[in-house]
Amino acid sequence: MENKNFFAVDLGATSGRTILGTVKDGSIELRELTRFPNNIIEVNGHFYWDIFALYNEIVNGLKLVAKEKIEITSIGIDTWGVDFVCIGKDGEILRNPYSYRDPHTVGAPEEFFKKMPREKVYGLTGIQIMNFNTLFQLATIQKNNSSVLPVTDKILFIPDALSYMLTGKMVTEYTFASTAQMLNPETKRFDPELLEAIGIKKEMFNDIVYPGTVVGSLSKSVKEQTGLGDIPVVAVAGHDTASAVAAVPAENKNFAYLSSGTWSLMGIELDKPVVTKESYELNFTNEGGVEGTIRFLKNICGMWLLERCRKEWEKDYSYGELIDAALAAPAFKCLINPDAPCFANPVSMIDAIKNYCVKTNQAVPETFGEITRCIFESLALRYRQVLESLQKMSTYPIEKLHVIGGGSKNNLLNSFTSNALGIEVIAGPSEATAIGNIMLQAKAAGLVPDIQKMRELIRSSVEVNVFTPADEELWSSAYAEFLKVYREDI
Ligand code: LFR
Repeated sequence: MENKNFFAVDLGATSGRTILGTVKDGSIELRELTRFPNNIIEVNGHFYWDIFALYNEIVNGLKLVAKEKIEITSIGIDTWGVDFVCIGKDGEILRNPYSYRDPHTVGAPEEFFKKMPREKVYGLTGIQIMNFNTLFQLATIQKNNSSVLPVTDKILFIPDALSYMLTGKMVTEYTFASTAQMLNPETKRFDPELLEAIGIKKEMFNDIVYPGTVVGSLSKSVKEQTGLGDIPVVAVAGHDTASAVAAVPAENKNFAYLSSGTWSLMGIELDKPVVTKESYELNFTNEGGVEGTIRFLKNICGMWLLERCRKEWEKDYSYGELIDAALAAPAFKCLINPDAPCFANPVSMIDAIKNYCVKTNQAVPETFGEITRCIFESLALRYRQVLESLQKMSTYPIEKLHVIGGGSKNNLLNSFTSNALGIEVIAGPSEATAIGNIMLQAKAAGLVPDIQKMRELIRSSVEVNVFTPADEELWSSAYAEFLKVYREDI
């Protein structure tokens, strides 16, 4: 196999990175080139991303590559889901995009269901109802008489917008588009009835392309800024979770995955969408994966809870310090439903957690160790609840859980998860998203033929940690407690 370098851009909701991936001798090596914060900027009650700053960070990463005279084969971008940029007739970016954490869509689904029933929206898309889905964002800005929409010529999802800023070429990448709640999961096309219901013309989106498609080459401007030549930008699995799932180092299909970062995405990989009464009632999603796979999963609020607390604590505790303090704190002092709406974007996460405990008549966590333990234990128990639903709907036995992404480095949470679930947890790679991004570029460059071979190559390149369940009775009684205090309305 030839040796090739690939440049991956991986943007999460709190930070972003540019990474150099080298595929050589049947294995993959990564090197982080740059890391930068991705801040949500609040202006007059709206929450925005700074798309120009993100673009600039990509350019900075590319400048480093040029400075070090590294030859890269291509560039691929993946980001968090659902958000988008509006482009005017002249190709201008019309304003910085709203963040999915903007509260303007609170209550938006219910408003939309007056036009089209909830069951129908789910039936048409197979996507879990979440107020921030692109469908509801567009419905909301339309209802609020946005000054931007009437002059919008094209809508570009975040990775597509960044590819456009680098190349001047526009596409709509499939895995990301599937998170919008606007695609039919069978035909993989925008649903005309939904588009009509929100007053959006289908021409506002570009033709759907699948991961591995070349978007275009670096523009003259980017070439001048960086000193690089005609490097192609490849549409990878633009949705970060799709890239991560592509990199699960699984040997066979009897597994569930948990992509653990700001969000915890727990699910299984299927060949066909499952859109049933049960999946509707349990609000599971059918997002598009690579090579025609379906990511049948559920969003669980993940490290967001802890990340937000960390910003409030007087000291910037490291993960090591947090884990040690959690271990020293009493077990099962109090439990929360991580997905309760009060945790979506509170002014203070610490107060939100304490209030949840007050409202559910539990002891209130006081120290940072107690709060951290409460978050980890509650997440593990929520994972059990979601896994039970998956087990009911899965067409195959789920024998193990692959935890991937940054959160897979948290050994305390991994062992809690294995204990709560009663199955083996295989943790790693923590860099799954970047690896998935790079492997899709490697596939486009002809280095690997398909997802099986990709996963084989990943398995032989990364170290994983295995956790086996213990204290099962203790965790079962904690689960019974969790179900008692579990509330969806706080
Ligand atoms: C994870 C993720 C989830 C998506 C959420 C919001 O980073 O992409 O898959 O539901 O962010 O976009």
